[in-house]
Amino acid sequence: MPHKYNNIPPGIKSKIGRDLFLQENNHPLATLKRRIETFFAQGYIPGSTFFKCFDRLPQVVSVQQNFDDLLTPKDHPSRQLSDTYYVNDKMLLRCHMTAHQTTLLKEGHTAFLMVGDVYRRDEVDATHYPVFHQMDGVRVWDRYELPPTIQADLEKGNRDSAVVFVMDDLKLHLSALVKDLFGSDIELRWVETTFPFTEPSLELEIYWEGQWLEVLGCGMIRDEILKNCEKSNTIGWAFGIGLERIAMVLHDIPDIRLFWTDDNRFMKQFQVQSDKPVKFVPYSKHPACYKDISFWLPSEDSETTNFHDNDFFSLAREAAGDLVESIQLIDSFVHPKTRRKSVCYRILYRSMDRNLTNAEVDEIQDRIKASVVSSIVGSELR
Ligand code: FA5
Ligand code: MG
Repeated sequence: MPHKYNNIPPGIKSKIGRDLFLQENNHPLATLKRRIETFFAQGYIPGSTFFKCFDRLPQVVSVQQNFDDLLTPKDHPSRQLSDTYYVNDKMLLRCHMTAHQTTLLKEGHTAFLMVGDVYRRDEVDATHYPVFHQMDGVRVWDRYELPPTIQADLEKGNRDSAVVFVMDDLKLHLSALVKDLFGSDIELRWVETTFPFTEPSLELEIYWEGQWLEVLGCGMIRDEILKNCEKSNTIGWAFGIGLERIAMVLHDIPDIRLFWTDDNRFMKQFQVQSDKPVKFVPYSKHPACYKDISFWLPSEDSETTNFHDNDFFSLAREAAGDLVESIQLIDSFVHPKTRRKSVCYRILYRSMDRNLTNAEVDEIQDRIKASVVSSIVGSELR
């Protein structure tokens, strides 16, 4: 019997262990992982330390590791079943690589990278996929390793100079990394943001083809986290980079599904040796076709009213696999008399590799309809 918290469908389970980032066939995610690892291993920053890379950490972690240890508030939306894949009420598929941070800090590591696949229930479009990859990094210092003036300030209870020291070191590493990846001409900017686990927190954006694109989040690790790891005398930084986002920009990869394709016309383009990143040339774009589906949600007083768009996205992905390119909510309204809500989604179908026949798409659409009826208890097709 599946646990009532278990919301991991077979299509997601089947991605565990694919390890795209560990492939030895020049997969762009594996190449990018290696480049970042090399950057942090070779001391590109004068005087910088060696970062140990962890790339075989288990995908299933505890709620404690993924959220509680990182001070994520109990009512944070990312904790909900609509956003995260749960194994049961205590274990889940990590939704970020930061989930391993406190475990590795407790083991005594002081400079390390963590890379792997992360899982999120999310939108369906060319830049979102329920499985993607992140590289996190952490650097901490014992107080006695810091310059004497900063040690003295900390003695006096003044953290300001320590914050400047940590944030400068963080920005130095990350801007050098981004320049190493994209070339020294790349324009970048720092944007203030918030994360539960860092303070201050920043996002790094790069200017790419006319717009600012967020590539990573980072900040100074909150004292409380370090204290809980028995490291009260320690300060440090952490960051998390989305690998797909960077690889798509570096190689002009137009759709995130391509990272998962078996079509050799994708992989063979990455087999050349070159100093510059390969520019992917899309093999003919196959025609798209869209179909709408609308249904009534369960009535207000039923148990399953807390329906979330992600519930539909997830079941459509399961039924259609990678043949669905994007899904949009195009209409929703509440019936004035019955107070029941109706939703209409537009599903765009397109294969990365071939033409789809109308009959094939109709069959998938029927499967999605059947899945709505069977899994959203109390719903009704219109
Ligand atoms: C995090 O996941 C934080 N754990 C990052 C972090 C680590 C902050 C340590 C501070 C300290 P966020 O959800 O913004 O943050 O994701 C980080 C990066 O992953 C983003 O900048 C983006 O590059 C990438 N990313 C996020 N969501 C997606 C998605 N759905 N598809 C592809 N890439 C994504
Ligand atoms: Mg973000």
